[in-house]
Amino acid sequence: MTIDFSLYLVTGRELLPPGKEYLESLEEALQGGVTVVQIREKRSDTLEFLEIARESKILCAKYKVPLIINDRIDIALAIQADGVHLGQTDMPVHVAKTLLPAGTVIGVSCSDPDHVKKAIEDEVDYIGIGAVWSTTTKKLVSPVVGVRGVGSLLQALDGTNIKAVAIGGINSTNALRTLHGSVSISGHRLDGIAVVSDIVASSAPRSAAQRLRNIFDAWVHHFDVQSRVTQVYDVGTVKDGVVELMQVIRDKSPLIHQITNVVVTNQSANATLALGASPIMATASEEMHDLSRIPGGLLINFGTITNKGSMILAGQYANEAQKPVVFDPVGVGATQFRRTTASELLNAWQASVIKGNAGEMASLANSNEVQAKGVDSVGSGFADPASFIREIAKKERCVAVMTGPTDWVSDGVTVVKLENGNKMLGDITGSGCLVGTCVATFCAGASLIAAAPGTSPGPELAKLVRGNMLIGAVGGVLALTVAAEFAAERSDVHGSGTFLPALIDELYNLKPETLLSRAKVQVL
Ligand code: 3NM
Ligand code: MG
Repeated sequence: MTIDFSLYLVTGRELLPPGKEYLESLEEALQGGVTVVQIREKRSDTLEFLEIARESKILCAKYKVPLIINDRIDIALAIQADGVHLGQTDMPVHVAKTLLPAGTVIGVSCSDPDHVKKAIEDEVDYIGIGAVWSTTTKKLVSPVVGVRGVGSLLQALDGTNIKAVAIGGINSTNALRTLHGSVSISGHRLDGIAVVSDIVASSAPRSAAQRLRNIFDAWVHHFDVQSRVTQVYDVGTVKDGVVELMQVIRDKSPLIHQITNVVVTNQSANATLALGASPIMATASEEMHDLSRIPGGLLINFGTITNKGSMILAGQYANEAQKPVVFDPVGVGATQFRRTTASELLNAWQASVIKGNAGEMASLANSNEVQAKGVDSVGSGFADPASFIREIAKKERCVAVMTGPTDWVSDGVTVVKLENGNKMLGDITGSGCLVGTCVATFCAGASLIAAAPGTSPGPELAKLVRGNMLIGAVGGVLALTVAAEFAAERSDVHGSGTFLPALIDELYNLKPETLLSRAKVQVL
């Protein structure tokens, strides 16, 4: 049989809220749009499991929803379940197949590439990838896979008919992030999301299920239909877009919330003001939620990592509010701590733009082609930067920006090559951080002119960010690099000390015409 895996409920009677009966909860969940149910009874005797399975089967049949039994082949046989779900230490698939009637759906839990390889050899029907987030519902025996880890496991299923769901800690707050971030480079997406506590522990399981189902359906529609219509750019549309954003920023003065490092906080705030936007350099976790409600953008620069908790919260709230999240992983290759933190942050939220120099981007991509020293990259960069930047954008599911003598921007399809700037940018501290600030500011502008949520139907709600982040990223890079050219040419600039204030001046005075007169843009 074919199963719709969109919303896969795994039961957990021990999580029922006080006063909620199991069957009542299950029926409400079915009414809310659960598409498949797995009965998971870890603590009951055989007789009790059998009774629960029988009663559940009657209910599921009423809603024409297939029923899967966790672990116990005998129970599945006894009630003629539609399928079984097997963990890595349960009955081996090839043995289960000899016992079960042909056509019984078989699913396996997978948390690493070897599990997936074995599941493919065993010709299972589906896999449950987990835990994607940490969870207290099940005692985990392997490390959390993380949203970014799901994609490579999914990619191994390319060319097979095996379906896949993610499980572990999924709820209505992180479901969209989970779905978006788990798509593989090859474009393989999840077939569904599996949850226990978000539905079972709810006193309103019908609405809990409905929320998840709506998110899944809207996202799939967006992914399968909308995102296939790829936008085609040329130099004219890119430049026009940037000019429009310059004006929007000055007219609407979006709030640019920046959690950044102590070295550059002041100059970043001044650059934001110079562009016409409004900076706030807030770092206390208690204020992250309030700030996410104000239109604008978020910059997370981890040049000094002292506010990791706030960085996680701010990004998650920004995703919920569909606001741009620009991530500047300063010096990520320099220490193990930075690498671990970058991975933790990128799993916690979906970056809209990741911006780094060649060394930083190489480190994020686990490439040894470019080495990093401290926060600077050394050497000449990638042999094929255009392909590299396109791949990392695809892998991270966002726009990627790689700065250097030539700057590269990609959304995973289009690559924009930018060749403005001046070598004096290398003589002051934090010029890369200023690019991050300018990108966050332009992306905030882009989100302000995008359709507001609620004004357009479903698919708009299936996005983690509103607005054209490619144009935002290009705009931010161009503003800073063109301003740097004008600053370096000034007769009152005598060295790096006078260059920095001149750079802020030139950002302040930058006009669409002057930007266009200098902008060296190529669309590849
Ligand atoms: N299997 P919740 S995690 C049943 O990683 C189960 O294979 C997992 O519960 C795996 O949605 C999990 O409440 C529990 O986090 C999921
Ligand atoms: Mg098991």
